[in-house]
Amino acid sequence: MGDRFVSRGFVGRRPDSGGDTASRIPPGQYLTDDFPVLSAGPTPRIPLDTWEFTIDGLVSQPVRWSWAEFQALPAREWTVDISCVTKWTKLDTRWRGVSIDDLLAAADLDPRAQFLVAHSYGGYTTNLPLGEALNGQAFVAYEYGGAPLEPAHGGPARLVVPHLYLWKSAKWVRGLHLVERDEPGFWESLGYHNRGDPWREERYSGD
Ligand SMILES: Nc1nc2c(c(=O)[nH]1)N[C@H]1C(S)=C(S)[C@@H](COP(=O)(O)O)O[C@H]1N2
Ligand SMILES: [Mo]
Repeated sequence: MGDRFVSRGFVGRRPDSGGDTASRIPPGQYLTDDFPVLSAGPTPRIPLDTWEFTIDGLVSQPVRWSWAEFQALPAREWTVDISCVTKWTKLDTRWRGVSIDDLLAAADLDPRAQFLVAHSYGGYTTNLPLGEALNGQAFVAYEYGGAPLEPAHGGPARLVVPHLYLWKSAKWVRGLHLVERDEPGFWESLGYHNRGDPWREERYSGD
């Protein structure tokens, strides 16, 4: 059943992509062209003149950027596939933003720092080992599809961690807190998997 859905989506909707579309869809997921909105609470509205992004915790000095300063950081584009634990996968999403590597390079990290907790306007949190966030694997995006990121999808800026289920991609992100020991974030402490690799179907704790 799942395979037929995938083939139909591939043949019907993505005639220009290569023959490998089905192989890009993690197990248990279906392909969608929509971009559903999933938020645990209301969408916070953050005026750009008060927006800020901070790196704190195990750093010698906290680093803080205003919106204008953040826009001046080295930016690049990513075209990535994203998967939500509610089972949709969207291919070739295009984002612009700053890599976590470039953000952390601005901070003097304590060598004990091993994990980060991303925290958001509105209170959402999610955790990642540094090893899952570096080498271009994760970024803070402020454009989606060539336009400013919409508030519903996390604008002004959101974390994007495309290789993990989308709950790791904190919307309205306002900073990264560096820690020595892993700390579960919002969904991780409510029973979602601590890591969340879609290719291993790490959906819920115990998977
Ligand atoms: N701040 C914040 N970030 C969040 C969430 C949230 O509720 N609040 N939901 C997460 C979950 S569970 C998912 S699936 C994705 C959904 O992103 P989207 O609404 O852009 O599709 O955002 C993630 N980031
Ligand atoms: Mo989700």
